[in-house]
Amino acid sequence: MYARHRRAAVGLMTAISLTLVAAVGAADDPCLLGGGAGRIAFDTYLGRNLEIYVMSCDGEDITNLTSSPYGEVNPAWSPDGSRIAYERYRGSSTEIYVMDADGANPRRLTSNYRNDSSPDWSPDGARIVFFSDRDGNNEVYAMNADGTEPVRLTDSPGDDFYPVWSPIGGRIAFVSARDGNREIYLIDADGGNALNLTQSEADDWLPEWSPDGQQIVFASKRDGNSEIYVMNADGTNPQRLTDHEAEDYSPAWSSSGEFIVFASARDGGSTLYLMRADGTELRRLTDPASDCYSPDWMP
Ligand SMILES: [Ca+2]
Ligand SMILES: [Ca+2]
Ligand SMILES: [Ca+2]
Ligand SMILES: [Ca+2]
Repeated sequence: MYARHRRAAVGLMTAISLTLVAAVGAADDPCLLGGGAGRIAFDTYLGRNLEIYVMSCDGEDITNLTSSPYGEVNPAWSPDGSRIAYERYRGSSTEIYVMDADGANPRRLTSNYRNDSSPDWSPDGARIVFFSDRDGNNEVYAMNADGTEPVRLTDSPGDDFYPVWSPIGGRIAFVSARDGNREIYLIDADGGNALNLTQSEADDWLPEWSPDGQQIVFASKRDGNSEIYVMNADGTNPQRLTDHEAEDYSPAWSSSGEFIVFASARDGGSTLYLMRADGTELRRLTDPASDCYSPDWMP
């Protein structure tokens, strides 16, 4: 949905041949340093429709977890790495699902003919935050990890979407267009104390927390086209990490905090890249012939 999949890919569905461009020395191997067994979940058009895959963070060992006639997108690892929450297209709307980390046992958590999108987990794995237009326009909701007890956390006339739960608890970051353009906000887990972290005239969105909860990485068009930025969790000290005329978006941290994986249109489609958390040592992970989106690093 939205920009994560705006380049609905067509074109050659090549065989799975994702390649690592930069040579990586053993001491520098992100699979050794990045944590979470170096596994990255993402979604891609390698087959007839969008499916969720996992790969090693060197771009190898690619496995399809969903193999369904539906489109599945926006994977989010549970904090203990045992499950993946995601979103499935059902006709013209979407639902939130959870499956085991090997793709087994998919369970549907929402059931309505509106969109339920972009799930993320509370740090104890008990709750899932997501956004939905079930009450009119997009709002942020949370529910138990089995789908029960959904609660609406926002109530604004603008879009409120892409929520992500702080790994140290308490606060939820999300994107809101309530003030005209997209900004990143924080709210408490009960929806209170909304705080705008960005005050740029351009769109700021797609936030993800650092594993220690001290920083937020996000995408912004404040310098002309979409780039990846990092800021402190209180909104101070924003730093740009990418500098490329193409769109860069959907950043996510490695579980060790050392790396950031993101998607970029710099090869024409949507390709996943890896860089250090300071923006250095950029390397391409996936084949530009296969559009890939929404990376999430296993905890
Ligand atoms: Ca739905
Ligand atoms: Ca709203
Ligand atoms: Ca803005
Ligand atoms: Ca860019």
